[in-house]
Amino acid sequence: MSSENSVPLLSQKHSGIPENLLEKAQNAKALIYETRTKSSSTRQRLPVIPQGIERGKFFQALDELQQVLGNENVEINDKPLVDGWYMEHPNTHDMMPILDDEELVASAVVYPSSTEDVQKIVLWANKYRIPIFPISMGRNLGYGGAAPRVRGSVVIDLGKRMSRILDINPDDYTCLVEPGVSFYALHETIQAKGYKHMWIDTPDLGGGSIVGNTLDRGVGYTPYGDHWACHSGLEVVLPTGEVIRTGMGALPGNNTWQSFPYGFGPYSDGIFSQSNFGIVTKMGMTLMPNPGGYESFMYAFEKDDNLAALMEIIRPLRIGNILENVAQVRHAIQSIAVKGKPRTAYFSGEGPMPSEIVHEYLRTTTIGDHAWLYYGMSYGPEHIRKYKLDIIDQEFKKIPGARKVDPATLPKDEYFWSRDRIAAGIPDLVELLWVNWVPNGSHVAFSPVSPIRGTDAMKLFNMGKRLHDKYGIDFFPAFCVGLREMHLIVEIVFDKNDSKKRKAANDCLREMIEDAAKEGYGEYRTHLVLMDQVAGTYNWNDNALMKFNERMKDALDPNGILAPGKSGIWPARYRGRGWELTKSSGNGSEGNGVAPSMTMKL
Ligand code: EUG
Repeated sequence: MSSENSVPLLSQKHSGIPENLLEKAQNAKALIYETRTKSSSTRQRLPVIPQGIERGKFFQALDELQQVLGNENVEINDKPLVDGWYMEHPNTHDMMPILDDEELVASAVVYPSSTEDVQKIVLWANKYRIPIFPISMGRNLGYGGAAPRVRGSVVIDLGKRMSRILDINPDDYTCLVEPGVSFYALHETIQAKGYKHMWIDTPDLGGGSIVGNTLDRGVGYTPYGDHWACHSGLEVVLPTGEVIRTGMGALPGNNTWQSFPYGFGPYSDGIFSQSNFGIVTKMGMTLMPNPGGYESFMYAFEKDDNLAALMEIIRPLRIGNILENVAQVRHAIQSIAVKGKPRTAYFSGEGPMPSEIVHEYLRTTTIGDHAWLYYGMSYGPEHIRKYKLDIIDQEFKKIPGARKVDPATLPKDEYFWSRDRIAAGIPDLVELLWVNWVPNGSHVAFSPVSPIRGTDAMKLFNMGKRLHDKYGIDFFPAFCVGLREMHLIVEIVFDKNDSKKRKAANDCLREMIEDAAKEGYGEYRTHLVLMDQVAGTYNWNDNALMKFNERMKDALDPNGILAPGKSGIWPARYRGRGWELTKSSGNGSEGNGVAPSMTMKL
């Protein structure tokens, strides 16, 4: 798996790399393995049996499932846990664990080939009361990857055999995809068909599933950057085995499933996003028209607290669509880390890298010294772009010391050009480089939502900085600016082979979540290990929202088999038995058993 240089190609594997990114992938892989000291486990393991079923019965149930799906489509997880890397990631556990490696692990992985197969798996899980955990491709890195929340769950790897692009409509600018279609795959296919008039929207790394990323409400960097807002139509297998199509998909013979998201009656799609209420097997997505030209631009700002004035300038320009895309505002140390070298190349001390060293190094770079970089893109033909870029220039330069960096001065391997491709919907792999900041580099994100306002941005920045200093962690904040809010993304990069560093990351995250909530900030998305705590902050009116979610969970999934604990939603059989992971719970991910099965027969 980790053999030097080999990286699976998209032509060989649904999760592979496109040919034109192969060299980049090989280099990225080499860098990761150069700094890896964690030995690949060779520990023979017994499969973890989920609570609530007796061992013999569990293997009998797996035998039965093998009869249904074929032996090769049911894999028992009794092998050593191999972490691999981004392009060769495991589907059995979290390759970037914050807790012990053996906490969030699957007992088995199954590979359906169709919606009907998914139904069969769901009925099987109900029959034996076995927890199942669907993944699209398992690349939700920073948020748990492929791992299930409940130890010993059977992971349903949807993507491996359900990776078809079912439709691309070049007239309506829409597509319909299965869970195993990556951003790379959709982009390649659109290019191969010669559809130059259509763009996709991609996150920083293009290897993820379009369905998975969208359901977790991920972001991209074109004007279509809010993926959930841009989807249209779902096909969903419910936890009791029925299949529904949402929106216009409910009307047989319709031809508007991908162009009108709402259909008639209650809009159900929302309950299948970040939830454990159903398994999405198809999703429609809208595509962006090629704007007929584009131009990336970048501004550098000198001081940390220039952030306050910058946000006040950004807000009206963003709402007014002069700033057209989800931009990133990135902090100094990231400009260094994204070059892919370990932090020891710049600083060999313990604790956070001192700011003087950061700035001393930045002064020697092509871009020059800065506290913040704004990466944005302007779309359309040149005269349209000029109108917008002139306004932006005039506004941004109101900040003392602000300067526009001329792209013509930047070499072609400068990170700027990766942002340029991504903001034009061309998937890339460069963002991976900063995991090499520390050996066995792993990351986990703190992702609060904030108004686009100077006071809020500074409050979150100062809070994050204070807590990173407290726990001795380098601070990597980046703001992704949406239309009326922004997500602050703070990536904690840690050595997963060092239990003290894992603990520091965990403690820092929990304290940031708590402090942010006191000030009225909540996370838009989070890691499996933090879901109970984050869900607990959305507690207005005596936890009314969680009570509502629990009622839906119990109604839709009476046996509590589908992704128990996802987003902090525990089925009745698990509640009150200590399954929650919180600041005071300790770091065991399991509770004390599950209630005997409900009476529900399907
Ligand atoms: C990013 C990362 C995220 C996210 C949004 C944006 C970009 C990082 C890991 O999570 O949720 C540079």
